[in-house]
Amino acid sequence: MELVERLLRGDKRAAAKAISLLEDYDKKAADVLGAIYPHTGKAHIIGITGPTGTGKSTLVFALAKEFRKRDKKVGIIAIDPTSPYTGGALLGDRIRMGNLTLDEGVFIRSMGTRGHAGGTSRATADVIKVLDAMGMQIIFAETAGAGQSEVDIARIAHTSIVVEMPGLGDDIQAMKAGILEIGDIFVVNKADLDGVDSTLANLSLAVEREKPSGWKPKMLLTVATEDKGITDLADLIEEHYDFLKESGTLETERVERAKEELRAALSQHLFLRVLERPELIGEFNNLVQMIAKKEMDPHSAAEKLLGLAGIA
Ligand SMILES: Nc1nc2c(ncn2[C@@H]2O[C@H](COP(=O)(O)OP(=O)(O)OP(=O)(O)O)[C@@H](O)[C@H]2O)c(=O)[nH]1
Ligand SMILES: [Mg+2]
Repeated sequence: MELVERLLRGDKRAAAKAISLLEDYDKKAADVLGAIYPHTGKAHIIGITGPTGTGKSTLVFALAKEFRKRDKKVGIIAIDPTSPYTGGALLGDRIRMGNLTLDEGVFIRSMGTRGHAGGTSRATADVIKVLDAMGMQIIFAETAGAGQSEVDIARIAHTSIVVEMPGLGDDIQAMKAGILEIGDIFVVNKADLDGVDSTLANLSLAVEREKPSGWKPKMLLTVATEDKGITDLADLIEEHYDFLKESGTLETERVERAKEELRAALSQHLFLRVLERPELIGEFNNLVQMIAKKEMDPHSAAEKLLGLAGIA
């Protein structure tokens, strides 16, 4: 496939085209994913999460410039951004992106995941595979807000960075249960503003707890707009990746991810097998009604559909 060949050589247009196929549920998308699969798994994937406006995009662009200096190719994905990087990008983001878009070693993409059949994690994982296969060595995935997508990204990412800023005390409390558990690195950005100490104090609980891998989460101050703390943060990102490699966690997680990928693919294929039969779509809708009326439970209904599809 010519598209895949160009993609594997790092052609940005081919990558953009492949991502469009994925987003349009084009039949060719599965072939592209299949063809690039053996060429994935080389990139260091970094999830960037945290409340809106803490400076995640500014940080990502600053980090991208730093990793370019370290001769790494950098991919950037914004997931469900309030303002997409491309197309309708806010003037501010465009200024922050600067010359990065012209750099051959940088690929930036915004993606919406609402309405994606397999949900955020699948859509994001597929786009990340494209960036990985095209040779991006460091891939940043930014998600805004505090919801399910953060947790999904953390499962895909090797390194999870949670970005906070001074003056968000209550938000941090509210987020503790979810996001604070996933962070490998906690960044207090906008350290030029007042209230840094109380933010650090709020986060201190999160960094006391060792991760199951044995990694102790780290905390760092940055001023992304002035490139302060960026080299330290880049060092920490590399340190975490080295830790994952040396402790064997990277390999264990690779197998864990493969298992999840197969599980997801299996349920999707079973689903499609059922829905590709027109007569079963009617049955599917009947069963939905029955489940809603508590006349049948979802598991029995699933068994029934699999039986009708000749699978069970
Ligand atoms: N004072 C100060 N302002 C900053 C700093 N970093 C970013 N900002 C500003 O904060 C605003 C938000 O920055 P973004 O990078 O867009 O924040 P974000 O977290 O990506 O925002 P969303 O994607 O909307 O969640 C911008 O006006 C930035 O210029 C910083 O270190 N100090
Ligand atoms: Mg942003």
